[in-house]
Amino acid sequence: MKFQNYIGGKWVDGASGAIYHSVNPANEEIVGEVAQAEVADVDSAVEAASAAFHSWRLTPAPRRGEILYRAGQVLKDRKEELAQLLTREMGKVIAEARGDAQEAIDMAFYMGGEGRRLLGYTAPVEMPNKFGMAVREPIGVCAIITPWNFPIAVPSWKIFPALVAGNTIVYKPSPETPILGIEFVRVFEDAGLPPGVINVITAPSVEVGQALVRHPKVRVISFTGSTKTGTAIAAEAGKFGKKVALEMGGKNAITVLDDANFDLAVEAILWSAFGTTGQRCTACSRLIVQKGIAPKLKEALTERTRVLRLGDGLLPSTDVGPLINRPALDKVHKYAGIGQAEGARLLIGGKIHSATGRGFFYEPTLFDNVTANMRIAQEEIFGPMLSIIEVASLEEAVEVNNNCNYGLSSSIFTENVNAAFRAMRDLSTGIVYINHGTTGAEIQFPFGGTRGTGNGHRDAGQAGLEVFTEWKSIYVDYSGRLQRAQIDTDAILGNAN
Ligand code: UN1
Repeated sequence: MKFQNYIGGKWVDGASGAIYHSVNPANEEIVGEVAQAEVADVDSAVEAASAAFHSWRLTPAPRRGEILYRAGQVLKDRKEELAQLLTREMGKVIAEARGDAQEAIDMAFYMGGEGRRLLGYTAPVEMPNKFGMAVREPIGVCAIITPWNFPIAVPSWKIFPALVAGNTIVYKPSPETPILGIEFVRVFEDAGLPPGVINVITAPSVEVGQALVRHPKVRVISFTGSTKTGTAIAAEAGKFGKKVALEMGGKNAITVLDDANFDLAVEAILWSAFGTTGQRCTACSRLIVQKGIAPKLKEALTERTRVLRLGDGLLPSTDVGPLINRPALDKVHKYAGIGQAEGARLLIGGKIHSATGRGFFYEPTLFDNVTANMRIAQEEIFGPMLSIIEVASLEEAVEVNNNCNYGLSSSIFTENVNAAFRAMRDLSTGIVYINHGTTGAEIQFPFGGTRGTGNGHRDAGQAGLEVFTEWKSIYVDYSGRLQRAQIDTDAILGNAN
């Protein structure tokens, strides 16, 4: 089956007619043929989005919200179908694929409600017979560039707020999951979104992404993906003064103190480290453990890791699915070598799993004796590999947690309320969990991170609207005379001195 780009409300091939294949990472079978966009298609898509902006901006926001509600309903109706496709195209186990789709449903209804909010504010003004207010305005054409690891959830965090605020979109999904990108956009078509308001182009080539970022009519770029690509986008967009929101890497840690609920911590660590095969931005890749509980915890984790079953995510017996592609497999394996060369001790895993001879499977891996500055404790690996670092105290745990280039998510397990509040205050990441692993953010709160993880913006929640709106301050003077702010204040009040 062939999947096309969507430009100006029409399903079209790329300008050159070229196609490429989307591949199932569990068995290397072709999921579908995809039309490959060229730079010329970027122009057409941006022009279509630009042409649609005028009337979409003027469509009352409650009406825009209603279309989002309809999109939410279409997503609900197609949840199972999309989840099955998601597992086939990206590899995560089916229960998690359903969660990915559910996150978009949640976001559709949350942002649909913004159609009747999009709150601005009024404030008193310093002159009589004058009124002041600040309102949110749409910005224009937004480029949405998203990764393959959450092919429905992450685009939904960006597309729904952009649309409800009155912007139009050119969406470029990851070349690893183009079909999910296309099927997500079909939801908007079926929900009745006017032509041109959302456009999708799919392409594996870097030039297409670059052309999109550079296009003079693109005013906002919202990107989730690698640090390398994100910083390159920011550098390029910065030359043109474009607004850029970046969500990049993570190196998230769970801290377990001696007084933790042991069984809960074990479950949460396994889920955070090996769920989605470690391919979440929020995945736990460092375990910071207090010395007293460390031996017992390592033993339990090793035993539990040993029995995890790798396989196709569509099979109910599978605990851990494949990595996305061969380069990802090679990268994770390279880090197994780096860890050993650095002097860390392999407790389990460290091998490519090739039982079926097909697909990109890696054995869930635990490294012990890791020190905070080793590469395996500092660099994003994006796979099922957990580095265990022992510490003496909460203070040392916080220091290790924060001494990292990334700052997305962190977590602590403790039954001590004072320790928990200290951690909430001192863990310097964008997301902090108490007695829960590092994954599982909900859409009504800001999502993003400090340091190298981002550039100060957040997806989701009310914060998500900031990326896609600009503030307009409006002053209405109904006094009928010239009232000069900051100058005539005293005179007008009749008490000039
Ligand atoms: C991501 O990995 O980019 O908090 C998104 C979580 C999910 C979203 C992760 N709700 O783990």
